[in-house]
Formats: sequence, C-alpha cells, structure tokens
Amino acid sequence: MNEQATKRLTMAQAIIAFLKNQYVERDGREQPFFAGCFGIFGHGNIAGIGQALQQMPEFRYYQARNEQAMVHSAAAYAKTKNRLQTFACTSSVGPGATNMVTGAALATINRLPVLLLPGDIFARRNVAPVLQQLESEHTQDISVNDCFKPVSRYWDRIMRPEQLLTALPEAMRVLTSPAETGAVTLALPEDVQTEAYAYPDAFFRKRIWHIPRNRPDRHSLEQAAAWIRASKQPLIVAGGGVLYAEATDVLQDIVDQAGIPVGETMAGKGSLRFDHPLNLGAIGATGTFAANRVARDADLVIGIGTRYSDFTTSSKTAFQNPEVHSININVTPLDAYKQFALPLAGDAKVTLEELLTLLDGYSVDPNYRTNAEQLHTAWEEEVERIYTIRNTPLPSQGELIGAVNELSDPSAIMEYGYSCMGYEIAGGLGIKMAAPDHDVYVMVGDGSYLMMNSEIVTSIQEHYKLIIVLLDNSGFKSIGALSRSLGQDGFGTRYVYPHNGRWPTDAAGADVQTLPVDLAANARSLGAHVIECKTYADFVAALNTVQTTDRTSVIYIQNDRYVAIPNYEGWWDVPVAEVSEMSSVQAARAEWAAMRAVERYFLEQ
Ligand SMILES: Cc1ncc(C[n+]2csc(CCOP(=O)(O)OP(=O)(O)O)c2C)c(N)n1
Ligand SMILES: [Mg+2]
Repeated sequence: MNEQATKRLTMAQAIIAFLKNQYVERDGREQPFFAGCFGIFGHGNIAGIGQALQQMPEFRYYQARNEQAMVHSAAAYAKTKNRLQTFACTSSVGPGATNMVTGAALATINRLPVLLLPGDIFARRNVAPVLQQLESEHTQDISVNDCFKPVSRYWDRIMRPEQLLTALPEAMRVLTSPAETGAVTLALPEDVQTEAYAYPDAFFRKRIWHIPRNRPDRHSLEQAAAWIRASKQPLIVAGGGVLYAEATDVLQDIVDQAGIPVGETMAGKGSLRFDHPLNLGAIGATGTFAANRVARDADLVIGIGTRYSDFTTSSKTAFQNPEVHSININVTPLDAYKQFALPLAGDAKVTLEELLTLLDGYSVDPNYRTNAEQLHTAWEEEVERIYTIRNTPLPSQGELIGAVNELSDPSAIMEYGYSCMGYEIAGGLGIKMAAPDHDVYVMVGDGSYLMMNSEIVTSIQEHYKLIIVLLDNSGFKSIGALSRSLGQDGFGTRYVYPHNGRWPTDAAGADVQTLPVDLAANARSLGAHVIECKTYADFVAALNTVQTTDRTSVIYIQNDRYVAIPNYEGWWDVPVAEVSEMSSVQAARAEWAAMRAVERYFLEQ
C-alpha cells in the first residue's frame, strides 16, 4: 500500500496549487512561470476555478473585460518575457470559452505560451443540456471546447479530478518547450472542477522546468559554415526566435565579424539595432527596398528563428537568385526544414555562438558589405522623407508614426499585433504588465479600436498606464488600399452610411454621409485621459503632454485615408477574381498573374 501523504482539494484548487509552484530556469535564472490568472466568471468556472483563486490570493487574479482580450494580454506578456513567463486564463462555459479561440490561435501561430482553462459541460450529464451547451445527435462527448483542438499545442478534457496528475505535467512540458509551445487548453467540466480528490502532497512541490538550449547536429553546423564561407551574397533573415533566445548580442557579433546584412521579420523587429549599418530593416511584402533588393539576389539565406510567413518571403517571390539556398537556425524542426534548407535545429543563441567560432576570419566581399551599408543609409533617408511629409488638411499616417518614433523614449515599447484587429490595446496591457518601467505605446486604427477597446478599463483598474495613439480615418485605410490594388475601389472599407441600399466606394469621394461616431468621447467614457488633436503640431504637443498624465491616455487624431507609402519592391499574393464584369478587376488580375508567375519553389541544396 502506498502511504503517500495526501491533501483533499477540489480539482480547481489542485490546479491553482500546482500552477503557483511551477518555475522555469534558463541560464541559471529562475522565476515563477505564471504571473497569475486572468478571468471572467460565469456558471462554468465561478464555483471551481473562481473559488480556488479566491482561496489562494497569492496566485493573483486579474479581471478582464473580454475573454479574447485576456488571452491577447497573456500572449503579449509572454512575448515580452521571451516566453519565460505567462498567465493562465479562466473562462466560463460556452461563449466565454469560444471567445478565447481567436486568442489561442494567435498564441499558437506565434509560438507563445498561454494556458487556457475554459469551463466545460457537466461530466455527469444528468442535467444536460446546461445553458449554452452544444448538443449533437451522434455523441455526448462533444462541446464547443473541441474548437480549441486545432489551435492548441496540447488539449485535454479533465473528466476526473485525478486526471490532473498526468495532464498538468504534460501541459507544463508543452508550455515550457521552446519548440512546441503555444496555447495549452485544459477544458474543465463545471462539476468536476468542484469535486474533491486526495492529491499526493508531492504533486504540489516546487518544480523547476529547465529551458534547454539545444545545439544542432555538429556535422550540419560545419556544413553551414562551409556554405557561408562559399557564399557571395549571404543574407540573414532575423525572426522572433532571435529575441526569444536572447541571441541579439551574438547576432550582432556575427554581423560585425562577417559583414552579413540582416532583414527583419515582423516578430524579429529589434533583433539588431535599427541604426546598425547592416540592418536593412523589414523584409518582404511589408519590407524596405534595402532588404528586398539584397534578398532578390542573395545566394544564401540564413533564416534565424523565422517561420517564413508570406509577408517575409513576399509570397515566395523575394529570393530570385536561381542558385539560392537556405540555412535555417530554428528550435522548431517544422521551421528549420522550410525552404528545403540545411536545418540547424537548435537554440539561436548557442547555435550562433558556435557558428561565430566556425566563421572565424571569414568576412563577405568588402564591396558587398559597402553596398548593403549604402542601402541602409538610403533607406534611412526614405524614412526621413516619409516622416517629414506634412499632409493637409489631414496628416498622413507616416508622419504620425514618425512623430511617435521620434518623441518616445528609446526604451519605449511598440508592438505589432500579428495583424489581429482587436489585439493592440489588450496586447499593450500585457506588455506593460511585463515591463512596467517602460513606456508602452499602442498605435491603433479606428477599425481595430472599435473591435476591442475594452481593456482600457482593465489598464485603469490595475494602474497600468498605456499611451494609446488612435488613428481615425473613418474605416480601413489598409484594406481600402488593398481593395483598390485589386480593382475593387475600396468596397466595404469606409465607415459611411449606405446610399440607396448601395455601398459608397472610393469613387464617391467626399460625397458620402459619415457616421456619427465619436471615438474620443468613447475613450473618455472608459476612464482614459483623452487628448484630441487636429494638426501635426497638436499631435506633437500631445505626445509631450502624455509623458506626465496619471493614467492610460488616448491621443486621438484623424488621418488621411489615401496618402500611402510605396511597396518598396515587396509583394503579397492576394488572389484576384479570375473572371469579372469589372474591367478594373480584369486589369488587376493581369498584374497579379505576372507576379504569380514569379513565385518559386526552393529545391537547391
Ligand atoms: C480580426 C481581424 N479581422 C479582419 C482583419 C482584416 N483587416 C486587416 S487590417 C483591417 C482594417 C483595419 O482598420 P483600422 O484599424 O482602422 O486601421 P487602418 O487600416 O485604417 O489604418 C482589416 C479589416 C484582421 N486583420 N483582423
Ligand atoms: Mg482606420
């Protein structure tokens, strides 16, 4: 008979008691893995996880306004902490749970750890259907929480309290694995949450999960060094993995020593200082001409911590050298093998350290280096040109972004929300919670603001000051431009009244009836300090004023819908209708077909 000491806890209490004792350690630095639990209570979690959080206040509970938002906050927090710390998120059953699906997808796609604890339908079933229960004629073993399966890296439904003893260690293995991390979902039937079980005391002992820095295969590493030495025009594509692995210093060492220029992905922004002479800026569809020109002719692409999304590769048109081949440094084999690359499956920091030694004495041709540096300078001049546009009557988005860039503290944090509308404010909150000593600037469009502005309230409740720059252009400037490029004239992208049952496109110009929406008043009603601006000068003044405001502040300004920047030789495959009665669409289709023909496979090795 096993005489283990035990403690009777509800399943929900056991979860919280377990989570608060999970730590991670990397490079000798140890910290708790969970910063607490976001949650919104309903019948699916109030008496279970809600009661447990109440009983264990040392595991801090944070109230959110919207379940999607709290998962965004958790993911942004985890990103800022280089994935070494995150939040649990608890929701009720049904709509509270499915509200988290978008957040789960965002976290998993971006390889960011979040632990989701949605309430689930009764395991004992006698009272079914519980309010909001999805029913099926072919099984009773289904609920809306099954929607989390494809967007979770680990998914489980806890039908008996003792299942935690094997489920929670699995959840932690996945959450703390640099290669596997993403959303982890434990669906918790509302009755089982409240049921007690005699859990072994040992289950609740402090556990430290070592975050490994795996090294790639030695042979492959030597081959990679030989490829780099043999290359004439190598290019580094730096992704989020550089940041998560804290490999920025060694990346700079390699760049300085070998003279290889760098293009950055969205998640990799900041891998190398923006003013480093070999930083060519963003690469791909949303990239700079500097990075895109070097990419076009590169004979060797060295991807580091990138998943090669279509933005990065200009939909597989970015690399046009017929001989081009790739080396991928990535902790995740799925990514390491992309583009038929030589895979260096390992942690970016230790891999680059080993590569640095193997490349001792190697440097690119001085002309190649000089050319890249000149492109860097030319790009800086182009940025300056955009920043100094003074468009009237409404300022351009570019000059406003420039003002924020120039007037914010160099250590301030701005975050790109993976192009998920609704992410910005919730994500900004997570970042501020992770880096409370830094200014956090949230730049958000009117469309995205209208989708989810709710966490302004949470930021005020928890005294986390955000600086929100709200750029109002009465609709979707970005998708409006995309629409025009597809020959569709901005259809459905303006916030105006329909006219005689039809949607005014851009052809209607100013001859439209705008909506009676006052976003500044909306922000004020949520408790924010709001500064309304009309001109660029007002905007600059507001950016100074917000330095001293005492709470979340919103700088509201209208901006021009049409002033745009060029595409800088990047491309994005958005397929155009093959047949259409609109001649503008036919013309766009012809243009698209020409670019589509340039898309390529990578088969060189
Ligand atoms: C949740 C979600 N829905 C739809 C989209 C597609 N989309 C991308 S940008 C955009 C418009 C954003 O408008 P706004 O926030 O006002 O910014 P603007 O483009 O006007 O600068 C849309 C609809 C998306 N990225 N995310
Ligand atoms: Mg807009």
